[in-house]
Amino acid sequence: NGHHSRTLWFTGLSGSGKSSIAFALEKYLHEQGVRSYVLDGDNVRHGLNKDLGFTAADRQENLRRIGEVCKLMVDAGLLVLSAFISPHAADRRMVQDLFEPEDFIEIYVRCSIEECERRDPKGLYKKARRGEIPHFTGISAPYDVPQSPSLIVDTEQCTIEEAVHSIVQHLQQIGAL
Ligand code: GGZ
Repeated sequence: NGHHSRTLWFTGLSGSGKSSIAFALEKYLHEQGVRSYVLDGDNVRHGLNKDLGFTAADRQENLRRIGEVCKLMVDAGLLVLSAFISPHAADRRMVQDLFEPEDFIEIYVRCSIEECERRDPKGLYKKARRGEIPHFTGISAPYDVPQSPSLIVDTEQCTIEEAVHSIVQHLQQIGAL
């Protein structure tokens, strides 16, 4: 399975569905015998990057370290599923530049801010609206919409399962699966 190793980079707003899609895809890949691993805020921001917050500089450093970890995991032969907001186009480019072109696949998990705010699974948008969370992406901090992602999955139009299916199809089309 060594030839499966690359990074799938999910970007999108908080609540857009990045982690849900990444974990559902990991489950599918596991069933297919493809070794993958999900990196997201829950396993990176509480450990490796617990010294970092959400200023533009801290997000850049967060994503720089994550990019380096992705690279190590790809070198180790894994298909890495990386799910971070990664709101700044320049930071996504910085990570992309660590990889050979074919080893980095950007997936834009599209969902409107209105729908993310309706979902608000952790109550963070509500807090951000009350001014309790500074630099909250989509409310008081920017999100640069990806201009040329490898793939767009729209979670207002499709279910998690459908998103996984379209990613699998895309990976098959480009010979990555
Ligand atoms: C955005 C924040 C913030 C602020 C805490 N802005 O939906 P979640 O809760 O579980 O995932 C979000 C996570 C974002 O961390 P990332 O490492 O993905 O961000 S970045 O790529 O920009 O570095 C959210 C929570 O942390 N969270 N404060 N101010 N999201």
